[in-house]
Amino acid sequence: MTAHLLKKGTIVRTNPATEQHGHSSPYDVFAIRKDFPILRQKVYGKPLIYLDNAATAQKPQVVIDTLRRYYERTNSNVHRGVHALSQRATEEFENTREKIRDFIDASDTREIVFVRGTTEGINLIAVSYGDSHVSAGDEVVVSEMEHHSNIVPWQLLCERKGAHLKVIPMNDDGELLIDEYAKLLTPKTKIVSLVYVSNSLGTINPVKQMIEMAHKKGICVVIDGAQAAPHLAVSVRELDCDFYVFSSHKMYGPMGVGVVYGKQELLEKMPPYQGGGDMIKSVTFAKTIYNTLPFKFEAGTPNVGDVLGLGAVVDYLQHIGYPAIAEHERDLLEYATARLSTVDGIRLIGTAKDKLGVVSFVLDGVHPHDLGTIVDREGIAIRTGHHCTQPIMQHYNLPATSRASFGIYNTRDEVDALVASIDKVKEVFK
Ligand code: 7TS
Repeated sequence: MTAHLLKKGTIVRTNPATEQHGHSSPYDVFAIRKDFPILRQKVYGKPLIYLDNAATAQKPQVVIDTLRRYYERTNSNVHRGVHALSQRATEEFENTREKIRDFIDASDTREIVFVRGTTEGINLIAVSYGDSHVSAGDEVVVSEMEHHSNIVPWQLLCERKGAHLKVIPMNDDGELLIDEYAKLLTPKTKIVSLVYVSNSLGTINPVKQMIEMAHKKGICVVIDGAQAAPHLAVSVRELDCDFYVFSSHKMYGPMGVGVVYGKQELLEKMPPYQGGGDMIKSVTFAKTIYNTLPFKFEAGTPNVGDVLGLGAVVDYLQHIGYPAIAEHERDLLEYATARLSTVDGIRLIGTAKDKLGVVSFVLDGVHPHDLGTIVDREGIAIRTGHHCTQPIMQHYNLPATSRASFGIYNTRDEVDALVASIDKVKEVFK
């Protein structure tokens, strides 16, 4: 285990640069950076500055080691072998399910379904729950700031069923209009599906309140937690959402694995999403009996190694502590917002009161792709484009934005480097 993890709970300030900025994070960001081998490299001869964490976050050594150890020592299929490796793989896989249950504070491991990621998770819910609960003329509610993953599966459902998709509007700061939301909740509404934290705007939506409002009318609520998982400790029991979905790769875990949480009483009644091995108790040509939860929703060989990698990163993040992470990232967001606001010609997109981790912006007279390309030459990775949220771009009448998104290893110095590189962009386009 790495040095800073052994120093859990202690305040470590070792870097003069952070002292200089008066940064008072209760953890040592420079020790954390050492856990991420990828950050040691140079890009175009400059130290890599990775500010594209909302797209995918980098992986700490402990995740890489877990994957290597799994494939060197344990690799085997789960739930089916009597041999030692299969039993070990099964035990580690199921122990990780318990770890995830604890991580999101679900009441039972039967409520934790492993999938490929948020996108597959939302599709699972839209098909399995949606097809059995939505009929012609019904309505499904999403918001204007959803990722395409939380729009298209519901559009497909509405097309299949002759139902209608309704959209909660937002204001120009990127905050949902709660009064308008209230009006959309009618006897026709069967599902509300909401993003917790917007990947393009950084807005943290008041999902607890919005879940309560829907539940008062007996409406099921799905929460897209893809951008919340790396930044916020979540209790699904406290939120009382019916479904919660997130991806491992955005929270410093491996790609190709994610989680669907669903309330047991709902999952019990839902039909399987996919058919195949592992999701059955018995098969005859006359009748197939499905497996119990959560296996009913896990057809085929699961992604065992990456699930174990996700378990390792949950330990890692919990060791650092979500409160410390939140404080560090809040400081970065405030610093970046203040610095970018002073740059002539920059307009910030997404200025909600309750925000985290993301600064989207446009620069007068420069297309975001040009900006991104020049910034990249300085070794700085940001994302430019519509961020799979075209309706947000339509709201602001923009083709694209530039987006810097922060993680546990980013520093104020990196924000300074971004601002300096934008000055270079302005020089080029003068
Ligand atoms: N929901 C939100 C809020 C997201 O930000 C993303 C991915 C997804 C769903 C889909 O997650 P996946 O793991 O299934 O792909 N967001 C981004 C992004 O902002 N840039 O690249 C992917």
